[in-house]
Parts: sequence; structure tokens; C-alpha cells
Amino acid sequence: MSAQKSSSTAAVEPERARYRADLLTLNAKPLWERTMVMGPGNDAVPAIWHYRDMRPQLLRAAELVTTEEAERRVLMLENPGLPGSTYILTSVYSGLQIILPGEIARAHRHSTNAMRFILEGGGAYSSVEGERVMMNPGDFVLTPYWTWHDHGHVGSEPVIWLDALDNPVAKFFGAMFRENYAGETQPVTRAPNEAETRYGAHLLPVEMKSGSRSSPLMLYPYDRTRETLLKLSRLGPVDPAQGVKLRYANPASGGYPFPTIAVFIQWLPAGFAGAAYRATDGTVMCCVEGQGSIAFGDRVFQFEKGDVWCCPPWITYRISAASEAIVFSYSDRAAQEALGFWREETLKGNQG
Ligand code: GTQ
Repeated sequence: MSAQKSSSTAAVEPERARYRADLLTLNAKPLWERTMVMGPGNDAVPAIWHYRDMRPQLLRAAELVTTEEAERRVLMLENPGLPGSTYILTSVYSGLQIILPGEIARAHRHSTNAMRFILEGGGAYSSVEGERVMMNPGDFVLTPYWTWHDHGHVGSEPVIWLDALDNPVAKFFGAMFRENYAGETQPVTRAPNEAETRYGAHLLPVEMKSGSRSSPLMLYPYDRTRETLLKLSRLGPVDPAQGVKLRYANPASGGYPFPTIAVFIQWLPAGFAGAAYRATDGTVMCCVEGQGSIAFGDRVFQFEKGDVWCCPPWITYRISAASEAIVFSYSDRAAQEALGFWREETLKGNQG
């Protein structure tokens, strides 16, 4: 039986080779010869960018390049497993941006959702669709799809923040558009903290009609986020893998702040040794307070304030905290849940 099979395979092989060559001229390939593995995960690998390494390079960029030359003075964080991509993960972008007193980052808009998480310094503002908000460390600031935005600085010390965008998703769909504003900056046309007043007090305009799929808030201030997190740290529950983890909510929908990006903050008790966890959403994390470590199998990254690292899809990790710690994060979970792809798993015992 097996001899018969191999002799017939040998006889048919030259014909199969001719067949393969014929198919190639038609831009077609046989599925039964596909080598691509059908399984979770992708080429992105775990990686960390320490603030002690990145901060001096940002200050150097501020000496070497003006904001006239570089419309945004940003160091992009590129995953070592995705060389040439400019992306930290296959679904989300991360960059570290620095702005000096007196500088502006010119107004533009793009068909990608953007957000900032402020790491250091005060006195910088972000203008979005005519509203200007001051940004302070720990604040999470939104620039939704196709909104005009520019940044400026009226303070006295460098300001550094983490930029997050869903560029890879827009690029994947071939739906990336971008436009410069006619002037360098846009006029302020709204009252101070207008979005907060309209949408930020558990009240909404009774006939609210928003064409936006993103949160109508412009800023989620850290003082309030932190206070809530610390109160909940006493009330619990504390998840075995994630500590006390909250998601930032769109007050109009109850959903995530963006259609593509989910945004989170978590508190870890001192001595926390998290259970092994994996999920299909690629996640970028940033330490806001305290110190800890994240282990991907035998690879362990120590983290402290300002460090940024990525957890690629379906790679198991464990988070530990040496001291009480607060970690900000964002991922493509919003998009994956909307499309029905998202899965997670907390592994019991010593697996992973
Ligand atoms: O601040 O508008 O890191 O448009 C990349 C693209 C920041 C921004 C980035 C951008 C911005």
C-alpha cells in the first residue's frame, strides 16, 4: 500500500512541478502547500524602552532638531521583531514626544485615532477642534479620528509624553488620510474645559447627537484616576493576574474611548506576583509609579517610572511589583472585541 503510494507520488511529481509553475503565472498558489501556520500571535516580540535611556535621547533631539524641521519631535518605538515597520506592535503605534517651552507642534489631522499619556513636565497644551487643554503628568489626552490638533508649550521645562495611534490598523485597511491645517495653529473657539463641562459630570446633553465613535472627553485627568484607583485598591477585588485594573470609558457609550484602542490603568500591591496571563490584544504598558517586573517566560524586564514595554498577542506574561505600582496601558482590544476576535486566558498553577 505505502509502496504503491510513493511510486505514484514519484510519477506525478514532475507534473505537479509544472502545475505549480503554471499557477504562479496566474498569481495563484495551492492551499495544500501553504507553510504559514494558522495560530495566534505574530512576529512582534516582547521589548522594553527604559526612560533612563530614552529621556537623554529626547533631550538630545531637542538640541538637534527644531519643531519647524520636525513637525512632531518624536522617537518612534519600533518592535525589534517588526524591523522597518515603525510600529511597536502590528496593530498599534507608540512614540515618545518632547516639546520645549515656547515651541509649537503645527496643526494637522489624520484618519487615525491618537492619544497621549503625559510622562513629565507641565505647561504644555493640546488643542483639538478649537478646545485647548493643559496637560499634566499622568493625564490621558485624546485626539480622535480626523480632528484638527496642535500642541504648544507655555511653561518653563521640557514636556515629554507617550503618543499612541492606531496607524497600523488604518494602514492595514488602506484608509489612512492626512491633511495640514491652513495655519500653524488653530484658533481657540471653545470655553476652557468645555468638553469636561458638557460630558464629564455623569450628565449628557439630552439630545446628544455625536457623529464621533470616540469619547467626547478631551482629557482624563490623573488626579481623579489615581484617587479612584487607590480607593478601589482598598475595596478590591484584586485580580490574580492584573491587580486592580480599570478601563477608561467613553461616557456617551460606556464603551472604550476609541473604536480601535482600549485604554487601561492598573494598581499593583507591593509584593504582587501576578498569575500567568495571555490575550490576543497586543498591549503597550507604561509604568506611572513604583517599580516592578514583567516576565515573558525566562525573559524578565525590570520596570520603573516612565518605562514603556509591549506585550505581543498571545505571549504569556506575569507582572510583579516590588513596590506599590501603577501601570497605564493601551491595546487593540476595542477593535478585536468589535470584530469578534478577542480572547484571553489566565493560566492556573505553574503553566506558562
Ligand atoms: O502628535 O499629532 O507620534 O500626528 C505621530 C503622528 C504624534 C501628533 C506621533 C502624529 C503625532
